[in-house]
Amino acid sequence: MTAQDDATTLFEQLTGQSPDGIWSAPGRVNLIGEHTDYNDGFVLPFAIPHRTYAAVGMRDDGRIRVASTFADDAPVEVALSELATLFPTPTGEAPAVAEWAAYPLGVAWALQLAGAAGQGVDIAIASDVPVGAGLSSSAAIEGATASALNDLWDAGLDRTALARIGRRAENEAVGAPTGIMDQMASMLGEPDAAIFLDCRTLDANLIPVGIAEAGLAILIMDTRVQHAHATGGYRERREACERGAAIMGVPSLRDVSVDDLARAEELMDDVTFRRVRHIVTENQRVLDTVTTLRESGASAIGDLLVASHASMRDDFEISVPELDTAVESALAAGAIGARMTGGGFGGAAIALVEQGAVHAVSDAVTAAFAASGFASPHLFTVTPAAGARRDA
Ligand code: GAF
Repeated sequence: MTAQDDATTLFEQLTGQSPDGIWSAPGRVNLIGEHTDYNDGFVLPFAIPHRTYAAVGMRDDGRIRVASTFADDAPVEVALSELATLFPTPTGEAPAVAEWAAYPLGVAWALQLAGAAGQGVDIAIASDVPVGAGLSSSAAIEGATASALNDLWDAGLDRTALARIGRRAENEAVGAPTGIMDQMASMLGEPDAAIFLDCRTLDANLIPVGIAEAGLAILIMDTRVQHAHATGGYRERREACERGAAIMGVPSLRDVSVDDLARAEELMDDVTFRRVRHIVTENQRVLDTVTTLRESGASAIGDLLVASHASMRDDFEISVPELDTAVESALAAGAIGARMTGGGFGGAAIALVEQGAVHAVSDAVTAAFAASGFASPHLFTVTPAAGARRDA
């Protein structure tokens, strides 16, 4: 059974009827540009083939009910008019509903705030995006739900507006202070392309990555160390960046250049400076990666990926031993480049690998995890895939 079949079956069990439609949205992997999104900076993610499906049907009593195959809890049902009493979730508190349900209900609430309105709905969700792996399972739920309600409620919002709806749900309904990279990647993904996104203007350019043409593959190394963005470390990093920008007297770290770093070091404490240095150098690495992809192809970006990982490990301090082991063992086994991807504190790393070396690199990473006493990693390759869509 595919995740699409699972969503349909769940919908039928829930309602005794067939859904009016099925919508889906993908997870994403970020090639480079980490924690730069909420600093108005640059990112270069792509959508992956793993998707979340929402089977949705209208109901005529003004209520919204959500169910999912990945939560053991019962479906959650409220009146659409009650959503405004549940959200926003106060900073630092858990949502008033089960966390998984806060994503689709939060999307409905954010759409209401954007002026959208319509009939009640039943939503059954199933997904094959690994959860907690740093591959944006949450943005995939938001993208599938937002796409469905946009169509069924005739809201007419474009993909960027739907990405903003998803981020609002994540920030204000779930309480995770994330940027907009994941939602934009999930909405805008295209096969064979990465999305070069300016997070200040939300201008997005598709960059052909040519990974397969260069005889390469992207290997995902999911450490199975679960991470969460609603908790401590992510929020602390964001606060350090805001502190750094305030000390530099600029609206955001996007406005600090590599040439400004010497002055930054004089003005701030060591920890804040290192957080700032990561963001400033990472923005430059994204720009350099785009230039390198255009001029020399994917086989030339390995050093940028490695430098990005070092910066996250040493300056931003968001790596964990499992991520470092994945990166180091992949590189030692011949990967062209490797880095942790996503928010950090667990989740996945990526390696850029010659297609013929995928097995050898995978075996080496698995062996390194075993030697360190870590749980076995989940390893698989991905190619850039399509963004949110209606499937049926
Ligand atoms: C998570 C967040 F959701 C994104 O907005 C981004 O900040 C990322 O971590 C780090 O680059 O995926």
